[in-house]
Amino acid sequence: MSLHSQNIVVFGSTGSGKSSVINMIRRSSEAPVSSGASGCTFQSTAYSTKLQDKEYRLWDTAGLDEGKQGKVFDKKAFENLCSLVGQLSHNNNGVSLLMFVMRGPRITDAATKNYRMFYEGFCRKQVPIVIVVTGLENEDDMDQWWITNEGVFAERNMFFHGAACVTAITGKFSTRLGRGIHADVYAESIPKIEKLIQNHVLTEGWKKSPKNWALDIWKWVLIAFGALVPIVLQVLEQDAVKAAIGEIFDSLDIAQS
Ligand SMILES: Nc1nc2c(ncn2[C@@H]2O[C@H](COP(=O)(O)OP(=O)(O)OP(=O)(O)O)[C@@H](O)[C@H]2O)c(=O)[nH]1
Ligand SMILES: [Mg+2]
Repeated sequence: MSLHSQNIVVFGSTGSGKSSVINMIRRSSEAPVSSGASGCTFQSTAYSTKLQDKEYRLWDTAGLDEGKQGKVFDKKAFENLCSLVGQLSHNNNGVSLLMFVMRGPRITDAATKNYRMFYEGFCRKQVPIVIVVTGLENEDDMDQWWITNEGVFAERNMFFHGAACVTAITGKFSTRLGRGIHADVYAESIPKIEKLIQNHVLTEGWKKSPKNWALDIWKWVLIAFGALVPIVLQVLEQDAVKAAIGEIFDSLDIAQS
């Protein structure tokens, strides 16, 4: 993988279609796609791709949802994401684009929290952010979905530099058609996502710099996952968690900031 690749961080709630979108950009099935209710991607994994001679690394990340019990913030996934931003800032080209993947047609609270954590918390609005809405195979006109719904995102203070309305599955194979039932809208969707990347990616990636970045991030956990404040504060008081925060600092190599 080239050190000159631009880094695109693909994020969104569990099961929104992140790995499927990465596979469609790469015309591959390498990124594991989940079929059950539980999340499939936990560690951040890089997949390289080339668009018009430019090399990109697509980072498949874990969704920052509330835990399986519904109330426990997924600390491990959060730590992995902190490490990723640290790693991209110190040994890499920084972050060039945030790609937010959301499953249409309903906007969930988990989607809003993920947006807030990544765009405002991790990257301080310094990295362009685009949205890919999956699951629109039953719409008469996929692009109309964004025209109708952009305002609903704005009401939630969610703004994007660009949007693509897509179908990220080819669907059940039809013997009559000789292809998957959604293969046509799937094929239409690929260039929309490629265009989003080409139009919005930063040549010079953003790198985290403030010394207190990791501590600041905890503030964003509290803001984004506000309902969990008492639980998070209680957890923060525990010695084991203090030690874990120390580990995050170490893994981020704060001394170099
Ligand atoms: N109907 C429909 N299903 C989709 C679409 N995109 C993805 N899926 C399905 O949604 C499920 C989850 O897709 P993934 O690509 O694994 O989602 P993910 O965001 O990577 O999930 P995690 O890694 O578990 O967070 C799979 O069963 C996909 O086949 C879409 O556009 N339409
Ligand atoms: Mg995945």
